[in-house]
Amino acid sequence: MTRKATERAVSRRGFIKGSTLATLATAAGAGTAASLFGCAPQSAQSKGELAQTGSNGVVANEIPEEGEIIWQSCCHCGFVACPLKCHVVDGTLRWIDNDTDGDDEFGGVSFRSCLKARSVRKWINSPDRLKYPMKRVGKRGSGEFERISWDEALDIIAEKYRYTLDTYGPEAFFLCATGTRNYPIQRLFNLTGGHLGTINSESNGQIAQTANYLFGFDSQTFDCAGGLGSNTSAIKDADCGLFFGCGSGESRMCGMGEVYEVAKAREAGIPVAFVDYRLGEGSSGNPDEWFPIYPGTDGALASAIAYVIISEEKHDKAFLDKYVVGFDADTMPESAPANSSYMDYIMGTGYDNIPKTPEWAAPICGLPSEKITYLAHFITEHETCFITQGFGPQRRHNGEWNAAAIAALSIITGNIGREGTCPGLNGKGMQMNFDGGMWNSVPIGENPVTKKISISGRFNAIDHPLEMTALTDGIQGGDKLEVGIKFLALYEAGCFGNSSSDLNWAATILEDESKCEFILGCDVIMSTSLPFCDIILPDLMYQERMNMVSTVTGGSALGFVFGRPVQEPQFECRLSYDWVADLAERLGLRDEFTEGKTWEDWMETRYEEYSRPSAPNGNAPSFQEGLEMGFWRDPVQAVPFIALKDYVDDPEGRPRTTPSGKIELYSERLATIRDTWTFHNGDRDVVRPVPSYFPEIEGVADINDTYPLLFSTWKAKNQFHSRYQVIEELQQACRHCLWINPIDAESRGIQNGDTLRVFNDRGEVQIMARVTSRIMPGVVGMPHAHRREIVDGVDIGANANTLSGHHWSPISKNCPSTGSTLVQVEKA
Ligand SMILES: Nc1nc2c(c(=O)[nH]1)N[C@H]1C(S)=C(S)[C@@H](COP(=O)(O)OP(=O)(O)OC[C@H]3O[C@@H](n4cnc5c(=O)[nH]c(N)nc54)[C@H](O)[C@@H]3O)O[C@H]1N2
Ligand SMILES: Nc1nc2c(c(=O)[nH]1)N[C@H]1C(S)=C(S)[C@@H](COP(=O)(O)OP(=O)(O)OC[C@H]3O[C@@H](n4cnc5c(=O)[nH]c(N)nc54)[C@H](O)[C@@H]3O)O[C@H]1N2
Ligand SMILES: [Mo]
Repeated sequence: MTRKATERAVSRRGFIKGSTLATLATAAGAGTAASLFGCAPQSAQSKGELAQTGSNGVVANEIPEEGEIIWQSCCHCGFVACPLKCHVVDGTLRWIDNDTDGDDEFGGVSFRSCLKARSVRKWINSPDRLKYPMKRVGKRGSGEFERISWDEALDIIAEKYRYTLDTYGPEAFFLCATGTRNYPIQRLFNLTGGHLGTINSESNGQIAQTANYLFGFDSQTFDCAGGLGSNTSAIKDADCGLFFGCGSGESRMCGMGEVYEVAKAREAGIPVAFVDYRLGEGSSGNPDEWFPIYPGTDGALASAIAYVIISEEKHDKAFLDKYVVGFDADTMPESAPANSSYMDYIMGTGYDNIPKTPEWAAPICGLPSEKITYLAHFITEHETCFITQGFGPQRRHNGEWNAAAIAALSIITGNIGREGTCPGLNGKGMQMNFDGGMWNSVPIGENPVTKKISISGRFNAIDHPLEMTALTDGIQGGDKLEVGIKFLALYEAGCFGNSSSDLNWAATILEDESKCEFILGCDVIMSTSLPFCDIILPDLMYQERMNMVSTVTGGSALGFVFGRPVQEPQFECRLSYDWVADLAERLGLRDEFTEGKTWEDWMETRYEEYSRPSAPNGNAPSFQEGLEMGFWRDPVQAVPFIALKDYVDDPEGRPRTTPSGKIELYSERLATIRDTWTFHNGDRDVVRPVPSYFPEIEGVADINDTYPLLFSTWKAKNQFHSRYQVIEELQQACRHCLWINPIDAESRGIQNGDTLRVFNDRGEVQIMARVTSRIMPGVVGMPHAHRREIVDGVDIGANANTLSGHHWSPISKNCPSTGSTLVQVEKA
């Protein structure tokens, strides 16, 4: 296919006729009649239903005009994306359907999106959209901006770029982006000498490190494909399932996703147990399945479960001897001192000399000892137990250890590498099955700057960079920082005013213009992070650009979306590849940056070279065929991926990347870290070479009279982090509330619907009460990422990170944003 033909096929103007600005004025309510879950019965998703709820300009019960069908996707739930069937009439997106092909059979391929995705029309046409480039005129954080032209904006950025490069060198450049996707600006950074890199991600930094030390999974590529964890659909071949902190009812709602797969397993009589401080929507809602524990104590619970299993000699000694290092004295590395095996830790013959009995764990985690014993038998009395965890237990100060202690249960029972098993880690439900993720961008090239900081270290690297070293702050690729972050691009990220822990502290660092001298923000709406930017650039929405994604809606189904723009660019919003090319031109690098290619050309190259060959059945269409189809589903039914099967089948031929080539319950690398690093939190940062438990900072061990409640968070089912919050219908369908147990509510005179003050020394939020026994006593919580709005020092928007603590975890140095936070609650 020639370039010309490609251009014809993908030209935006070729698809869309007529003006779309009118859309903004007439955008009407998206339907909320269907369930908030994507797996509503097919009948509830019919066109008739959608029409009744009032699509744009559509009279009730009238079937809307079919229009041109353009496939797009909602690229949002982390690493999964749902395909959207967009109906475009006269250049206006009129309504959104989802994949109506396929059937309701388990394993059948039908991708159903949730209501967020189906509200995309309101998201892309939100009145809150950024419309023009803007320049800050007030002080940082004040939110005072004035409109400027693209030329002026790019001139200012180019000048700051050159100044930073000349004055501080490439290490002073930094990108804040959500996750580890590629962004065009990184390509430019890399052409001008590179930029300070990052390790870990906000999503799973702690568990990624655990996966590396325990199993030899590459912690850098953990985010994308990697093959970590089995497909959740593998549970169909298990005899029972044990889930620790899996928010899949909220975080993997799509129809082919984990909720559906687990529900089907239950229907088939496979019992499933959930360990979480709240009865979330991933479980059936049946309290028999719910094992509430205090947040941050999974390591204690899992250790006690292991104690029962080992005392009853139900562990799989043959598996451990063959595949694992460090379970007991039989497989210890030479460097290890006596009595330092995993079994020594559990049985109380090493380390703290405390046997990790159910009676020891019960007061720590809050689950009665008989229930702990029950869970141990639940695993051992079934031949195969599918053990997994979401990202909640690890996004904490002691997160690496919670994650490891849970995974150890799969290891000691040999529930690894065979049908129906998962090595205790968040599985491919969260991962792309092929293609290495939602790349949707240009190749960024090599970064000549080798130094990397933890993603949560960005404010430290602005505030006190010269104090940051490899042994104190986990810097990789160098011993210490030579310069702080001076030129920061905030691209599709909310870490200043939304997602990082302790936002009031972060604001004090960002407000100081002598620290980070230039901050560029690129977003689609005026987020709460943008007020700290010096220049703001309005981006196109995903659905307004060629949006090529490998789509796995949370389960084991496979497909690609060859997304084409559903409407013309609005106002002065621009494709970021194009403005970065204009910036490159100002730096004399346009040709090097573009290599003569358009964004669409890069999509094609990348697809043909990387994505297409990665399709497991070798049957993916060509790019041009794909563009015509819009959405390609793999008709070959997916066999559930089983993590570590290759290793278990062939341990010598397929060794792990750990130093021993085996699974390491005792890690010499961790022992070295323990002996050589200096830890910020003194004794509170515990590193042991074996999976174990230690109390997190601001966790259950620190409860006090002033701040007696554990505060923890999860993902809102009606938002993707802060995205989609602007859609009023979604807010009404799922109100932002603080969950509080009736016992804690009663003692404070709190009733459902009351306005509450939730506070600690870091900040205060105001939020409505939801009194519910679906959260355990002593714990309160709410979804994160609600829009922060400070009035008289109080966050009346109630963003969780106004309260959360910035206690880095010992290994990954990641934020524990999900929890590790104590608060008090009062009626306002
Ligand atoms: N609707 C929606 N879906 C999303 C997202 C979104 O914002 N909205 N975000 C996406 C992204 S980027 C990610 S990373 C994934 C994350 O998806 P998940 O892995 O599901 O992560 P979380 O919701 O953060 O946490 C999962 C569960 O852990 C529980 N939990 C928290 N702390 C603990 C603990 O110490 N112990 C135990 N046992 N449980 C605990 C929480 O109550 C929650 O139910 O979701 C993705 N999907
Ligand atoms: N307390 C607490 N904090 C958490 C978590 C938690 O569970 N609890 N979870 C953590 C996790 S897992 C994550 S991944 C982070 C996510 O945290 P954030 O990075 O804050 O996530 P988003 O709200 O998705 O923000 C990304 C920004 O991208 C913008 N955006 C959307 N679409 C586009 C686009 O097409 N182009 C551009 N340029 N911008 C766009 C949005 O408007 C938004 O301002 O939060 C972390 N923080
Ligand atoms: Mo995430």
